[in-house]
Parts: sequence; structure tokens; C-alpha cells
Amino acid sequence: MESLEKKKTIFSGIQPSGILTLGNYLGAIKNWVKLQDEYHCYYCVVDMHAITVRQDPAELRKRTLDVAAIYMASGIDPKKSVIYVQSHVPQHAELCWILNCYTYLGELSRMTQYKDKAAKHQDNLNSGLFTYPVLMAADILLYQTDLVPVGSDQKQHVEITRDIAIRFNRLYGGVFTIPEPYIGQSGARIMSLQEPESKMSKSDPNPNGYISIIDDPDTICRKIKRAVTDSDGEIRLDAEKKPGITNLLGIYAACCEISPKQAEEEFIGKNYGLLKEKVSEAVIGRLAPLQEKFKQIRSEKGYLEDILHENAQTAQQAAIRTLRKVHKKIGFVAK
Ligand code: ATP
Ligand code: LTN
Repeated sequence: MESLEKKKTIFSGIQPSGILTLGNYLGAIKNWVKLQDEYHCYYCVVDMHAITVRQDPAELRKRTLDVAAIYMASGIDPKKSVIYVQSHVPQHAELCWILNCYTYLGELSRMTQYKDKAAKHQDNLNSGLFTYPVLMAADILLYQTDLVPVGSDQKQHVEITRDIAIRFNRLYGGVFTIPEPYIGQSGARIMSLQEPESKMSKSDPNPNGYISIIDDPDTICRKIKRAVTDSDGEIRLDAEKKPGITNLLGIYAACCEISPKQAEEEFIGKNYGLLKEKVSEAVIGRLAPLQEKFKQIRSEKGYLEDILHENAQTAQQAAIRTLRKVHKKIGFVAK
């Protein structure tokens, strides 16, 4: 019976705006790997989103391939899941334009990511930064996506996607599947090692704030040793009063596949030095196999590019189907 049921669709993406961090891995990619057997998955490298902030062209090109290689090195299989680059499928930009005409300035101005990024990039307040969530809605709705696995910081963007889709469907009848966010239990929000009140982010100007997925063991140990904690000396979960320690316990738990509560129990009565040592070991152990595969995939550039091109064609076929339906509904003359 089960095989007759249509597999549900998953879509997610990461911007090639920096080297991926442990936050991206534990909050997003780790969950993607688990989902690929049960769902029909699209995992995209969202280069068009990345240019909402100035990027160096050579770096962007390199990082786009790096992100795709990290997807594969983490266990996403390009034979099971569609791994591709956003700008290779122009239907994302086309649907984005259409959806822009069904999205209100008021709702966009409430987006917290926009407010954060606008504050950081006062010198480049471009309109792409403002309409960023509409492109994200286009990404998701093009594939009739059921579930969007993201870290908790992206929940608001999935909600606005739902609002836009519901609005469109009300006007024109059922066009889009209404997606749901899927937020994994552990690693939902890994915080900066230097400012544990804000999330670990790959575009943080201070590299001590994040662990990059390809940091070597010495760098990982050094960054964790320097992680900001507090002075009361007690290891327990308390995100408000002890954000640094809570974050380290969260990282440990996510790396060891246990709950933060179990991690807390393991460290009762122990000192911060030991906690940091154990967290370093757990992170290094978790990342080692991934780093080895990454190097191998990255050394075969032609192979990686071939996979991305093939997968973009698969994605495009599905995207064209949705866009055709949208054109018809809004009254565009058929080509
Ligand atoms: P940037 O710093 O360039 O804004 P970012 O590091 O925040 O980027 P994104 O490309 O915006 O990363 O996010 C990719 C995915 O990783 C999203 O699903 C996001 O929710 C998740 N993610 C990013 N940072 C974290 C984090 N610190 N903890 C958990 N999940 C995260
Ligand atoms: N906005 C996301 C990246 C992103 C995405 C998507 C995530 C772009 N398009 C579609 C899920 C689905 C971010 O900043 N992390």
C-alpha cells in the first residue's frame, strides 16, 4: 500500500555567503540527510540570495561549489536528492517577480532577518535584501513543497511563504501546496561562541564566533577554548543566565545525538575545562569523515559540475510545470 502513496516533497537551501558553519550543519544539513529516503528532496545552493549582500565574484563561484560539495560530503546523495544551484534554474527568478506582486510591503518590513541585515549593511540597503523572502517563497512553491527543513531562525520566512501561497490560492484556486516548516529537535539554534546571545553565522566578521565545517582540529580546539562562558562555574542548561554553557551543551548533544538534558546530566559537577575538552572531541569526531569526503569531492571539479548541471535539469522540469500553471491562472498568453 505504502509504495502507492506519493512521496512528499522537501525543499531547502543555504546561501554560499561564507564557509558553512557547525550551525548550518547541525541546524540544517544533518536533518536533510535523514529525510532523503522518505521524501522527494530538493537541496539548493541559493547563490541568488547570497548577492543581496556584496560578494567577491571569484569567492562566490568557489563557495557555491564548496557548498554543493559539503552537501554531498555530509551524506546527501545526488542520485536520491536533487542537488543544484539556484541561478541554473531561471524559473526561480520568474516566479519571484510574479509573487512580488502578491506580497505587501508591510509584511516584508516585519521580517527580523531583514531588520538584522539592514542594520549590518547600511551602506548597501538594496531592494533584493527587502524582497529576499519572496525569492525564498518562489524557491519553495515552485516544487509544490510539503516540508521545509530549516533552523528556527527561518521559521518566519516559511510563514510568509505560507501566507503568500494561501493568498494566491484564494484568488486563483489550488495552485500551490502549502508548505510547513520542519525544525529538527537538536541543533535548532547553535549560538555564536563569542556572543552566545546571537546565532552562529558564517558571515560573522569575527571567525572565533563560529566553527567552520572545514576547520582543522587545532583551530576547533582553540575556538572552543576561547568560547565565552560565565563565572559561576556550574554546568547546567539555562539559556537566559548561562547562554555560553547552554550553547556548548547543545553543540555536544547535537554532535553525540543525545538530548541537551542528557548532556547536562553527563556534566553535573564537572568543570568548564573538561566540558570544553569533551565538546571539542565531539565536534572533531563528527566533522572528520565529512572533511575527508569534502576534500575528495572538491578535487574532482568536473564530476561535481556535471552532477550540478544534470540535477538542475531535473529541477527545471518540475519548476516549469508549476510556472505554466501559474501563467495560465493569472492570464499570461501561452507561449
Ligand atoms: P549568513 O550568515 O550568511 O546570513 P547563515 O550562516 O545564517 O548565513 P544561512 O545560509 O542563512 O546561514 O542558513 C542556512 C541554513 O542553516 C538555514 O536552514 C538556517 O536555519 C540554518 N542555520 C544557520 N545558522 C544556524 C545556527 N546558528 N543554528 C542552527 N541553524 C542554523
Ligand atoms: N533564507 C534561507 C536560505 C534559503 C532557503 C530557501 C531555506 C533560501 N531559499 C528555501 C529553505 C527554503 C536562509 O537564509 N537560511
